[in-house]
Amino acid sequence: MSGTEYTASDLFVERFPDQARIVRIAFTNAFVALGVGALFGVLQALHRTEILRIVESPTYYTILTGHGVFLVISFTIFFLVGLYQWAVTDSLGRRPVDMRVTWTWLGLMSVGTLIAAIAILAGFLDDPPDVLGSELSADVLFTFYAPLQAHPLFYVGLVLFVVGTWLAGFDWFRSWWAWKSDNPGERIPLPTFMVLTTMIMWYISSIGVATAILAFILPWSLGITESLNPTLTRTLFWYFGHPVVYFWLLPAYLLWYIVLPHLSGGRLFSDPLARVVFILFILLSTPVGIHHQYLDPGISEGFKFIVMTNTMFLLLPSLLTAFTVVASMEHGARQRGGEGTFGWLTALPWRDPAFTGMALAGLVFAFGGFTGIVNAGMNINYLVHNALWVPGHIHTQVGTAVALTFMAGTYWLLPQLTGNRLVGRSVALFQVVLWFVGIIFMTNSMYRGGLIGMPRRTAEPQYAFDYEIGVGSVTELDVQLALGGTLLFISTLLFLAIVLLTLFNNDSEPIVDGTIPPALSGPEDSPRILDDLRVWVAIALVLVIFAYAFPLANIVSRGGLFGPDISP
Ligand code: HAS
Ligand code: CU
Repeated sequence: MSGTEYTASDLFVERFPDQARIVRIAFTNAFVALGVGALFGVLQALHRTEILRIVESPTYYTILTGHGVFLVISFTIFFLVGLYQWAVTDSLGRRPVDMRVTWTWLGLMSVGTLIAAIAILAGFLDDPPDVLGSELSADVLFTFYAPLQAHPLFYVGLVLFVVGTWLAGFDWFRSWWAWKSDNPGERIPLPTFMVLTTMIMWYISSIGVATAILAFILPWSLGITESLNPTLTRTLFWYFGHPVVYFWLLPAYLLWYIVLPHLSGGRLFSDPLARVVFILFILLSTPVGIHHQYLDPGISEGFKFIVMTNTMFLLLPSLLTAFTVVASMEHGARQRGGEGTFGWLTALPWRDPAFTGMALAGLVFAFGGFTGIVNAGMNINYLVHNALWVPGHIHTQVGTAVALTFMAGTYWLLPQLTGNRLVGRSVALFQVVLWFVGIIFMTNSMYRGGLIGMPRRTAEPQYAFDYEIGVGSVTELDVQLALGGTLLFISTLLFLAIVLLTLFNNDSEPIVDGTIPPALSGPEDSPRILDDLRVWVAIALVLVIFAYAFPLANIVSRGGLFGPDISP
C-alpha cells in the first residue's frame, strides 16, 4: 500500500466521534478569536483613516495588540491544531495513544489564551485593576519584545499556550510512532509527514521566544531583574518571528496539497515534491529571522547580508509549491474537460466556495510573495520597513493566503466534522469573493501608502500636504483602506454565520466528500531518506548555529546578557 492512500471514505465524525469533537473545539476557539480580531481590525481601519473614531487614540494600541494576538496567534494556531488533529487521525487511521494528553494540550492552549486575552482587554478599562502588584495591561503589539512591557500575566498566558502546542506535537509524534510499529517499512502518509515536519520546525524555532520570555522578559516584567538587553530579546524574538509565519502558512499548504487538487477534480501532481518542500521549511525557516532587523543597530551588516542570502533561498519551497499546486489544479481541470493553454482555467469548479476560496488565496499569496522578496532586499527594506507597506504584506500573507484558505478549508471540513450539510453554499461563495475584493482594496492602499512613506503602527498618520483629493491622494488611499477593511469585516461575519448555522443544521443529509485519491507520482518515486526526520533535524540545527552563533555572541559581548553594565 502506498503512503498516499489516506482515504477517508466514511464521514470523519462517524469514524472518530471524539476526535471530531476535539477538532470542533479547537476550531470554535479559532473562530471566536477571528470574530474579536476582525472587529478590532475594522475599528483600526476606520480610526486610522479618520472615518469613524469611537475610541481614544491610546486605546488604539490596545486594539492593535488584540488584533494581532487574537488573529495571528489564537486564530491561526487553534485552527492549525484542529486541522492537524484531523490530518493525523485521518491519515494514520487511528486515535491518539492517550486522550488525556490531547485534552491537556487543548486545555493549556485555551487557558493560556484566556489569560493573555484578559491582560490585553484590561487595557480598555479606565482604571485597570492591580494584579500581583502591577497594573493589568498589555499594549505591546503581537511582536511583544522589549522595550515595550506587558503585565507578567500576558507572558504567562503565552507560555502556557506555546507549551500546549509543544504537547500537541508530542501527541502527534506518539500517534506516528505507534502507527510505525504496526506498519514497519511503510512511508509516512503525506498529511502526517506535513504535520511532523511543521512541528519539528516549530520546536526548533519556538525555543527562541521561550528563552526570550522565560529568561529575560518575564523576570524583567515581574521586577526580578532590573534591565535586559533589548537587541538580544529582539533577536531571540525574530529567531522565532520568521518561522512562526510558516507555522501559520504550512497548514494552508497542507490544504493546498491535500485538498485543493482533489477539489479541482484531479490528483496531487507529486508527493515527493511536497515532501521536499516541507523539508526545506525545516532547514531554511529559522536561519533568516534577522531579515526583520535590517534596521536594527547592533547587528553587523555582514550578518545581515548572510541572512538576506538565506532568505532568497527560502523562496524555493514556495516557488516549488506554486508549481506543484498549479500543476495539480491544471491536471484536475483537464480531467474535467478543460483545454487550451489557459482555457483549462474555466473548467475549474468556480462555484465551489472551498475551491474558489483556496484558489483566490493562492493568487493573493503570489503577490504577497513578491512583496516579501522586496522586504528581504537589504537596501529596499530601508524604504518599506516602518511603513504601511509591511502591514500590506502581512494582510496578503497571513491575512489572506492563510486566513482565506482556512475559511475555504472549513467549508470542506465542516460537514465531515459535524455530519451536517453546509448552509448557504452560494453565500459562502459570495463570502470568499468578498474577502478577495476587500483585500485587494485594502492592500493596494497599504502598499501604495507605504511607498509614499505612510507609517505603520500608529493611530495618527495625518498629513498636512493632502491639498487635492484625487487619484494618488492620501484621501483616496484612506477611503480604499477603510472600504477594504469594512468588506473584510462583513465577509468575516458571513463566514461566522455560515459556520454557526451549519453547526445547528443537524437534520440534513451531509455531502460526503472525504475520499482523497493518491498522488500522480507517489512516495515510492522518492528516496526513503526523505522520511528520515532525524537527518533533517541535524542539518537544520547546524544551519541555525551557523546563522546565529556569531550574531548572538556579538550582541551579548557588547550589550551584556541583562543589558549594558552601567555601574560606575
Ligand atoms: Fe513576510 C515581514 C519576507 C512570507 C508574514 N512577514 C512580515 C511580517 C509578517 C509576515 C507578519 O525579508 C511583519 C512582522 C512585523 O510586524 O514586523 N515573507 C518574506 C519572504 C517570504 C515571506 C521572503 N511573510 C511570509 C508569509 C507570512 C509572512 C508566508 C505569513 C503567513 N516578511 C519578509 C521580510 C519581512 C517580512 C523581509 C520584514 C519586513 C520589515 O522590514 O519589517 C516568502 O516566504 C514568500 C515566498 C512566496 C512566494 C509566492 C509563491 C506563490 C505561490 C502561489 C501559488 C498559486 C496558487 C493559486 C496555489 C515566492 C505558492 C493559483 C490560482 C489559480 C487561479 C491558477
Ligand atoms: Cu520574516
